[in-house]
Amino acid sequence: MTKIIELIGAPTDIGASVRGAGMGPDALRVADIAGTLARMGFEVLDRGNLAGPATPWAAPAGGLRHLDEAVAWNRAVYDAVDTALGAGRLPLMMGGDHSLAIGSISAVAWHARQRGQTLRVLWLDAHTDVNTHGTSPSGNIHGMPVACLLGQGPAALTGWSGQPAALTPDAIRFLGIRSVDADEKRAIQAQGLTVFDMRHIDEHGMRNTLTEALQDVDENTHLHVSFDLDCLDPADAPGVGTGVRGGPTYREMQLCMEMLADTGRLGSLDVVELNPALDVRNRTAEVAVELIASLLGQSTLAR
Ligand SMILES: [Mn+2]
Repeated sequence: MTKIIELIGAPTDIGASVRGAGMGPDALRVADIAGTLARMGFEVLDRGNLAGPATPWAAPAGGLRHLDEAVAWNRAVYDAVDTALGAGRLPLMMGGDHSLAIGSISAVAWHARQRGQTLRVLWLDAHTDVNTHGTSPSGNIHGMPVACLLGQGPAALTGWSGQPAALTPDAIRFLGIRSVDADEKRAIQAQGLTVFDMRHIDEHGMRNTLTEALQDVDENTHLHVSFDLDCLDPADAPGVGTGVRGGPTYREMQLCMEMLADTGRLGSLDVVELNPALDVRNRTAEVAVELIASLLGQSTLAR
């Protein structure tokens, strides 16, 4: 695994439904993300925060809210993640809302293809984020990143990886899902997306679910984790804009992260949708930092 971790702050709520996710990067810094990872033996480079347009908080146009601004933010994220990967570092993109995964994963997909690696994305989320500008009830782009990465978004947000689609449907696994719009259900079935929803986790347990989700990860896989903090149960992570009860517990998510770490294939990470305006004494940021540490290999005992 890469030993240098590059922290990339993307302080914006450009694609979100409520304000506040733009404060996410600094809340993670206050929770000592850099010191925590440094104490684990990583070299940590904090690049500070990217710059981009303010959120106009305007109505949607053509089914999309803040498209031009979302393009600008994603372009900045793409460039930063591209630079980090090109330098052989592990980019840790600190959102910001989940629309920023368009830029992040597009850059990852380009690099994986150049290296001849198989890209596998683990999408940890309460939602599948597979709406399009044709189906989204709100026009908020944080509900559309997966569709854009599958090549089904607006022209301005697709094709960034050098191909029409950054991801093929079999390159992504969803985990923790419990809120899916009717049109999203149709899209999931039409494209054959693999969704480990909460019922699957309830019936099979987190351990078996992760084993299934990771069964074809091999030494040639680039594993990207896109961690929306609303994946967690809101009892453990209240600081999110679109919380849905009934998510994985803190312990279940710890096991998930440790099993992802065990693959040794983690190459890049998004941590998004942290909303300090809705948090309680920065608890969600602290939980996020603990889970990120586990994902990067921290465990209670040497194993
Ligand atoms: Mn999401």
